[in-house]
Amino acid sequence: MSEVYPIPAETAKNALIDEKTYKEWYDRSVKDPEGFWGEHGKRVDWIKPFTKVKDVSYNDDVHIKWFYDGTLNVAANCLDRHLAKRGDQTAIIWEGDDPSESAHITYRDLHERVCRLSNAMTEKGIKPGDRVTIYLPMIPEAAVAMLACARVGAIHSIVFGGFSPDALAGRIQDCDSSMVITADEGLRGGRKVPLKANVDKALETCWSVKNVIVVKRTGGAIHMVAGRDAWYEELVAKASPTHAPVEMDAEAPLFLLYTSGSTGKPKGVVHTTGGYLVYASMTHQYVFDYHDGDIYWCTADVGWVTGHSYIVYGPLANGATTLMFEGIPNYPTVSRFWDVVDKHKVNIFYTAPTAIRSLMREGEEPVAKTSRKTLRLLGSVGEPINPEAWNWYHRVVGEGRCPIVDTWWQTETGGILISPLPGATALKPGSATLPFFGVVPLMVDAEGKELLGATEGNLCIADAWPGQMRTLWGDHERFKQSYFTTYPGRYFTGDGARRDEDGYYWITGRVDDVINVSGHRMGTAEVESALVAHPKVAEAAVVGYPHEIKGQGIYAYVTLIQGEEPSEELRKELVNWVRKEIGPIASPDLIQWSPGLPKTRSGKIMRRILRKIAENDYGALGDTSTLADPGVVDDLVENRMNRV
Ligand code: 6R9
Repeated sequence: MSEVYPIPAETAKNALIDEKTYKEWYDRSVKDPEGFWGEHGKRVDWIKPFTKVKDVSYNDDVHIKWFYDGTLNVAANCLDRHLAKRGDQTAIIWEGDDPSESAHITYRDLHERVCRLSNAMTEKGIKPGDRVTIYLPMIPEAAVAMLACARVGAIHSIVFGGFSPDALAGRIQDCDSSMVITADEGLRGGRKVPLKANVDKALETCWSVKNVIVVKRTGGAIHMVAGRDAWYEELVAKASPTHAPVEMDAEAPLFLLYTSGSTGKPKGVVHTTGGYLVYASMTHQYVFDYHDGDIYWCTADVGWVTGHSYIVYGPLANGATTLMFEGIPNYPTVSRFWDVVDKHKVNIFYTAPTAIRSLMREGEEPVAKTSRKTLRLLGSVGEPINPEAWNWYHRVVGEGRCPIVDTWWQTETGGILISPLPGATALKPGSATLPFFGVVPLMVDAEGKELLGATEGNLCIADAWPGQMRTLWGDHERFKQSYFTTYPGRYFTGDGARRDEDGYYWITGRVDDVINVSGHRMGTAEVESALVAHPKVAEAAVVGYPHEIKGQGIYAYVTLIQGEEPSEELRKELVNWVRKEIGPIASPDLIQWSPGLPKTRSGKIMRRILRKIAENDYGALGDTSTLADPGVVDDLVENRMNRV
């Protein structure tokens, strides 16, 4: 039996949703989804109100539409509609990498900045439906750029600033972006990131890009290409401060976000306008129990889906004050998070388990010396949170007073699917607990047979919810293959889970070839193809292994081409090679030189065996009799790299 933390009386008293309401709403949401969402769909402002709520099929062609005869504009929902009541309220608190730098941006100011950039983009020829790639650090201009795209009806594709020029180029080419918005340099932990130089490199192979807009962040020396590159500051200074938002169909794409799958290139997940905004804003309000006036901080980067839904769209649609942080948790000191909480009087704090685990290692003193008295609620996202980290977060950071919402969701889901609601759900450390309204989780075995009651299996979702992805950019076939064919008629999440006797869900991690490194999704296939692109590598196989801080580390088995000798130098060279090909987040933690890889007679690599060896669990390799050459396994075990 695991520990149970009841709902604190203080939380229950003020919460938007109590236990009884959760049960009533949830019941209705699954029995009468049309009625339920028809009502909650009205939480956003429609230009033309919808009369049709839902048209979904998970079979044959697979199509997903919500509120589909309505029209709206997302930027108008995040800005214009708040002006009368909250024009002077802070929309974004920006905290710079350097603790001496911060800013408050009101809704009125943000609205004006977005209007100016919208006009400047239109001037540069951007039209509804065009793709715009955003490659920016965590500065307010990132939110301005997203909202300006939404305002003019362009589809943004944000690429995380830690990705390499190659990775950026691939993401630009896949969707034929005609514009890139970037900065001269980024600043993280006192170190500069050469964003514009990376863009220049990427654009050597991208012919679709006509314009590059460059925000001046550090003032570092960069090269501007005449006729293609323009300074952001100059464009917005001469642009008009008013702009009429473009009326968009509910199902018009709002953004693309590339994420890793189990095979091949990253997938361009497509989210649309109406359903996404309804779902992002509703989950933000109820999961974080957001009350007017609360200061809310999500530490994610806008390069990930968490930054899209829970730094920008959800909070701003709700008229919230959202904090945007440029830096990292341990700069200039390991108290930084808590110093920022005190400086800006943060009430709601949302971060990833990997950050908690790395701060936990530094002991309690750096936390204890800060006040944190404004904190009321804590959140976790990105990977399973181990009970030890959960307890530390709860006891040390929240002083036992703040509930933790462990929110399970994915790039594909657009918003949170399984999570406690602070006033409605008793907590169990390590469990994401219960489904949000309208979400019907379903557990299946390997054959797709539904498992009932307390059980363990593969996690599917039975029906649609408004925030769900609609397709993969340019590849609807892959969309169907990836999510709807393993278990026909169901959305397959790629995650394994356990459901306990109280119906609580415990996510156990990916069951496919996706690994989760510090909360970042990586396809093992992507790292493998980067490795084999090196001239000295003949073959590579990559698996995840348990890592104390990162959750999972990257373990690569590498076979060199005939005549090449393993060396420490080559190991370093390969690590740097992968950093250059994909980005630092994909650096292998361990590389094992492997004279051969365990393969079946048909040539398929037996990853199950490689995973076991990487986990240092080589006593239980299971049946190896189908291997072409069982001898290779002995060598791999003998020279294994992880001996903890
Ligand atoms: C939002 C986000 C999705 C994958 C997902 C799962 C893991 C996310 C989790 C969690 C356990 C949680 N994951 N939240 N696992 N508990 N609270 O992270 O999206 O980058 O697409 O990753 O992350 O494995 O399938 P994304």
